[in-house]
Amino acid sequence: MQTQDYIDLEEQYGAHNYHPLDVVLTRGEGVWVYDVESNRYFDCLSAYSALNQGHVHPKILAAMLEQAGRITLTSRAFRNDQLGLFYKELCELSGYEMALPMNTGAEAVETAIKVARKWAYRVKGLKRYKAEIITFNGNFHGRTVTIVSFSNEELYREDFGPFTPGFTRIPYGDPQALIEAINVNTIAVLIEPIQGEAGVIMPPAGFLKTVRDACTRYGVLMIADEIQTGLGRTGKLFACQHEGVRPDLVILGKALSGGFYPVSAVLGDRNIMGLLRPGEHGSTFGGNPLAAAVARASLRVLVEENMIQNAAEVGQYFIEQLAEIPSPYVKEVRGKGLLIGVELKVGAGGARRFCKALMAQKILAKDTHEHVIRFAPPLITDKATVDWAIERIRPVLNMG
Ligand code: IF1
Repeated sequence: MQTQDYIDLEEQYGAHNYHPLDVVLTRGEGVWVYDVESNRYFDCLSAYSALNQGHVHPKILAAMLEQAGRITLTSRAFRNDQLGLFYKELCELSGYEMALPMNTGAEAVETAIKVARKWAYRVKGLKRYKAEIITFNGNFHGRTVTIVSFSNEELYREDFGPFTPGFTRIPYGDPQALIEAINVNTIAVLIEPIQGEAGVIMPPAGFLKTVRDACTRYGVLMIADEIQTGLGRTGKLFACQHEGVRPDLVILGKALSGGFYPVSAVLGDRNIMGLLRPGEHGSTFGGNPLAAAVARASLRVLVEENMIQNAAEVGQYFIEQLAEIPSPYVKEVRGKGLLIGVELKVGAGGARRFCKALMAQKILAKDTHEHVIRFAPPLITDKATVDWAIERIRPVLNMG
């Protein structure tokens, strides 16, 4: 079978809820992926930051194989010998007292919403079902009906109502709007420290700190969705740490498994996370021993192999090198660590044609929101690979 045959199969039998670039990948190793015609590409998407540790990291693979040969699923009806160690290591690394494991990012976001609501009714003393959560324009937190209820991207929600009440939305990065939005029913602010899907949008300096201070002052929970920004992506373990901010709840997913398996989690302290009682929340696969073993190895290599520091250094270098490329099309290069957006001018013809041209140059990157090319390679990327990429990005940013 060749490239077109695989594409035809997907088109015929699969729901068309994606519009992928026409490359059919069959193997990955580190920062590189290979298609079915043996072309090699530099992966500058990392599965939307799920592959911070690179493709098929040998130590995560070993942990997965070892665990898969022993026991994969117990359900939470019974205990397993991996989950406790996963909790301990995740809590010690993150500095939170408790964790709750789920599978996908969206499930962890839903979990955080449930925990926050429970806290509001049981601790804050709010009258039942009055709870309101503040979210931001341009947010992306997943695809469930509740989560798309507070999206302002019509494509993600227009045909999918009725929607879940209890959310408001304000401009991202606007401290005045935040203060005005907080009222007696406000229980939480749900924020991405950098908006990935919206096009690598960074709030103005100090905004996360403003959110933290406002939440503290008004007795509101700060919930950070670090699913995309967390686990080293921006050059710190959590992007909120760039401003010295500690949210009340942190949501993780994606790279928590190094791309091997869906693993997500909510982190928080005992006064909030400790409120859940048996039966109130759960998941068949959440916290299973295979997930826990894979996540433990994913966290271990992230730290032991210095990937977070590397993301800071190589990310800064990548941003500098991109910014130095003269181009009639580029409006702005921005980002933190290895979460980088190149915003094109409106007349550039859209980011997708640039991503196609990058693919021809053996670089896989993804357009987001029409005018932004996202570069987010694995955190193990070295400067030599950035140099290699820059030589190929340069002609693309100057094409006719
Ligand atoms: C898709 C985007 C990225 C996320 C944040 C929660 C989730 C995500 C901050 C949900 C997921 C994904 C999912 C994927 C594409 C992707 C994406 F372009 F859509 F926005 F990364 F930028 N919070 N992001 O970024 O996690 O339930 O998917 O595990 O939906 O097509 P999930």
